[in-house]
Amino acid sequence: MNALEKIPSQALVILAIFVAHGRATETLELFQNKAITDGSVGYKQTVERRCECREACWQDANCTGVSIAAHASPRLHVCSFSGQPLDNTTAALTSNTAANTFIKKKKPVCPANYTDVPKVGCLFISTQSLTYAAAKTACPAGSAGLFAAHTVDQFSELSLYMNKNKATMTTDYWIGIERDPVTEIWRWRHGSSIDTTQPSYFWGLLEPNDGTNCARLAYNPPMETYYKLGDRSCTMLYNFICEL
Ligand SMILES: [Ca+2]
Repeated sequence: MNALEKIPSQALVILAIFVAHGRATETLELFQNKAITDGSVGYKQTVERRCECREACWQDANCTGVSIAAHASPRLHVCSFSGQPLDNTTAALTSNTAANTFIKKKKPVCPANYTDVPKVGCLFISTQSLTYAAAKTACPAGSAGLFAAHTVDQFSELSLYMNKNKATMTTDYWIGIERDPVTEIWRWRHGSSIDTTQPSYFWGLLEPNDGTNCARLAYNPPMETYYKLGDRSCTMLYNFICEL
């Protein structure tokens, strides 16, 4: 008996689905309250479980996207599959509060030395410690600069990724945020500001509390603080994170 024969068939199905969703080069992106326009729908199928729509599209190499909507009969759902290019989703999707759409997209391939951080993008995570000023100029050629969050979600996703990889990220990281020495407002590299009200999605407990103009993602096991912002002297030597 080989190893596979010992595994119940049900377990194999689950394993197969897991492997399929772990495909390295593609992903299904959700568009809530959107439907694929009628002209782009190839065929429809009625199913009992909504996940069957998504799974069928995932398994069919020709499927580019699927809308899922309620059927007139209770407990049934309608999958509307498309085989047309849906990259320009503004033209291919229409507002529909009764439907959700999944579009199959190629995952971005990150350049060498960059890490694909889910829902954040390609990031360069340094293994070298520098002052904040030096870190700002040390991002690889082609980088936009030190990582700057555009949303709370993006910041949280980076923090989550680092927490998952805590065993190999036992240090602090400069990112692209600094305090204006005159106004004392904290701004991301791209110009948006964040406040310092606690509790905060961005700042660690009691931070900022050093009165300095630089902040890093802090790795601080004694305080049980992992990868939230803490202000610190700009001359400290920390690793750093750059974005494309
Ligand atoms: Ca501090």
